[in-house]
Amino acid sequence: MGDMSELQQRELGLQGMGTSLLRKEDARFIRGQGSYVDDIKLPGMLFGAVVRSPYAHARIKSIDKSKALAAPGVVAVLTADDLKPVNLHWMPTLGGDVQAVLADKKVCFQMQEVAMVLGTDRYAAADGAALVEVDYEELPAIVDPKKSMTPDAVIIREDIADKTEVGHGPRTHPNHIFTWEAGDKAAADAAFANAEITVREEILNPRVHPCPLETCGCVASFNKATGYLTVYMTTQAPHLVRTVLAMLSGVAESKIRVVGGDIGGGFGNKVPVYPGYVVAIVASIVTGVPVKWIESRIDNISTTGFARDYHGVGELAADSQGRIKGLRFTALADHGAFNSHVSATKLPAGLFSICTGSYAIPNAYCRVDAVYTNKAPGGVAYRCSLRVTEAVYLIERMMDILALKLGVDKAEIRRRNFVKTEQFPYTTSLGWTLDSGNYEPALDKVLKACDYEGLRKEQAARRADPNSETLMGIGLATFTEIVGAGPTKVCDILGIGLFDSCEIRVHPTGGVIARLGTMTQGQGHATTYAQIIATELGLPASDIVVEEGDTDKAPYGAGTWGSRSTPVSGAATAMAARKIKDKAKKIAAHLLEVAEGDLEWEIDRFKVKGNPTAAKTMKEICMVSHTGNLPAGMEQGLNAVAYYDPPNMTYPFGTYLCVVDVDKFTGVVSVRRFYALDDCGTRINPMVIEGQIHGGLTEAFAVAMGQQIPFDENGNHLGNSLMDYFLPTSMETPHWETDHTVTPCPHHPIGAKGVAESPHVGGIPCFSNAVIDAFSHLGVTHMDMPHTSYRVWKQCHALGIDQ
Ligand code: MCN
Ligand code: CUM
Repeated sequence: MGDMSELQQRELGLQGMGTSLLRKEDARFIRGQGSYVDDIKLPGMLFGAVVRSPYAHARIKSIDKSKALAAPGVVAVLTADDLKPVNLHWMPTLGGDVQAVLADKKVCFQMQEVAMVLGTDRYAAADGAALVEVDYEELPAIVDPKKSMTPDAVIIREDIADKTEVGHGPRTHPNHIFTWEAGDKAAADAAFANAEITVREEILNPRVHPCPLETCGCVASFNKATGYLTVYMTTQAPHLVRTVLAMLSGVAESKIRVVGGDIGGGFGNKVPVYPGYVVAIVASIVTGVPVKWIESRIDNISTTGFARDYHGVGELAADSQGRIKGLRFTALADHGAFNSHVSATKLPAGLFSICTGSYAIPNAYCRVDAVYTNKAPGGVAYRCSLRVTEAVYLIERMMDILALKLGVDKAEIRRRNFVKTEQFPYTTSLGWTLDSGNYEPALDKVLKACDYEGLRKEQAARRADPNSETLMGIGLATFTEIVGAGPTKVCDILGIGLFDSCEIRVHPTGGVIARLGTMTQGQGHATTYAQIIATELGLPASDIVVEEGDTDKAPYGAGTWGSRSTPVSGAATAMAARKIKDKAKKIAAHLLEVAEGDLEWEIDRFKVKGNPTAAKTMKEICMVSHTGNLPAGMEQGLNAVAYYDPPNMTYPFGTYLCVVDVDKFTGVVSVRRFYALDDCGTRINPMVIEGQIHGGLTEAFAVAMGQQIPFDENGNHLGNSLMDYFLPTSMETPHWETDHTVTPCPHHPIGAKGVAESPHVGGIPCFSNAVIDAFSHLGVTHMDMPHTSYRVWKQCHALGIDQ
């Protein structure tokens, strides 16, 4: 026993994987000592203020800078004409399109960047921006994507009007971007033709915005003497941005340094390269002094990185027992005026083809048609895993609709169609190989924990009670995620494969520094990567420093988005640590004068098998590795770099259950219970996971219950400030109950899958399913999000139950 506790103590002392180690970064954050981009103040720095278009679609007839230039503190005014000599008035997007850096002859969305005024302080710049006079000739705007490709539709992108493709295959209309499909259409059609039952529903994922607390911004600093460009910026992908900047500016990539610093939330909003960054960089190159650009809240919600705007049609074909035989999902994707949504080159609709969900569906076909409209560009952001939210929303809504039509319970219909545990690895009819899963036990655990039977009985009683003032709804989602982009054979951006990397240096006394190509925005990477290394190397997490986001320091990586840090960089971290451990083992064998095969690893040391006293701790080996007492020919040091190209994505899954009560008279929806069971394989830090689930569920609640960016028919924003846009506070946010199962990822070095986006992806359909379930006995099959009180009341009113 004494021995056991000694081992346990050593293990606990490491605070490695599986421990709820408090976040190392919080000591700084809770003291207000974070360093965000707006905290950076460089000598002589100028401030950029952007002049934005009041119109959604208009020609620019002229721009008069004279009044602005005469204003106190204004140093310069840049327009597209000023960027032309350096050929930077247009830039390539991560979606294969080009985007105007500053509007060139016309504007294509409201709040588009038209000019940047440089001032000696922020006020001077803003006052100057108000004095720039732009003469516009308004054009008709297209706001509804369904009207985008009509024969008489006005052409939005005249710059590419005669291009037959923009990155992703043939175009059929000047406002068409691409059509992308997956699966076997003929087989799916045949399944529908022969089906005993079919269901169809139009399902919208409205335009929303991730709205991180910190808006986007940068400080660009070009040193004319050395030719070095340093950009401090809000980015989730520093290395990719560095490559884009090199391609754009002609500055050698070795002379560009991108620094992420602390990031106040990203949620996908900080992946793309925005015009504001580029103009600030050009301005610094031209003036030779640092230039800062920081978005206002309204700028952020109106112009950078919105999400979704997927107008879906879901169809399922099944037999009379509810076994699904066919799936056809299509979506009309509104990408706004420029296709700047982030996607892998071969996957313009992201990972939408995960839409078969957790179910074994023999025949499936999906298609996405993307079009231009006069709205801000972007389209893939917001805790989404790249269109997985849209896919999962469709399939989880359609499962409910099918259950309703057949009169089969919604839990039962899911169970009947699950990919069975023994079927993994399972290749779906849309081509993904789900590496592992264990769906039924997860469902059972949740149904039991929430007393599903009891809830159903209570609901039946409520429905039978003519005096009940409330409706009761039960939502379920049994989702499968796909995260970890990704295998370089499937995924690249601008030709760069989506591998990731980690460099580890071990110091003589056992301290460690690890550098990665990912970029934390609040996910706790400084803590969790340290825990992986602690377990792998037997050195305490407290002495392991993790550094991200500085391209001069970290090896190349594709950044943090699509919950890829754990699946890709977490694996690179383990692999780099294992290279070090392999070398340490050789040193241990040399010191103990035994063969490597005679050694075994125990928590923090190599022991000689069968001789309990002969051992070398990792700490001892760290010191020795810096001496001359090494095996013949071995170099000093314990350093390693690993580049990791995952063999497959990872497929976390979960079962969520939500209970709501709907007030028939006011439409107010109260969330009585939300129970979330997640399976992300091996759990590195249970507390961090819990935090991620809470955050993702809160954002799911926001999207399902209140968020939307509406426009009028002229393309005017109708809600781009926090007065209108719903950002739930602790007052509105429901109480979350969490649970888990563990199904390790078979191809990941530590068995971990990503988790950060699961609660968002699974949470949104669960909320919708609960709200709509409250009305299901009244013949309602679907209601579009967001389920605001007014919209829910309108449904009650239409049914005449609000009296
Ligand atoms: N983790 C773990 N065990 C696992 C899986 C994950 O302990 N099996 C931990 C990781 O070590 C990491 C965290 O959970 O500390 C999230 O890991 P992962 O799922 O790999 O996701 P990423 O780190 O790649 O984060 C990206 C993801 C995305 S794409 C969005 S959007 C989002 C999200 O993270 N944005 C966030 N969560 C966010 N959380 C905060 N606070 N701020 C954001 O901007
Ligand atoms: Cu899709 S939002 Mo996250 O992948 O940065």
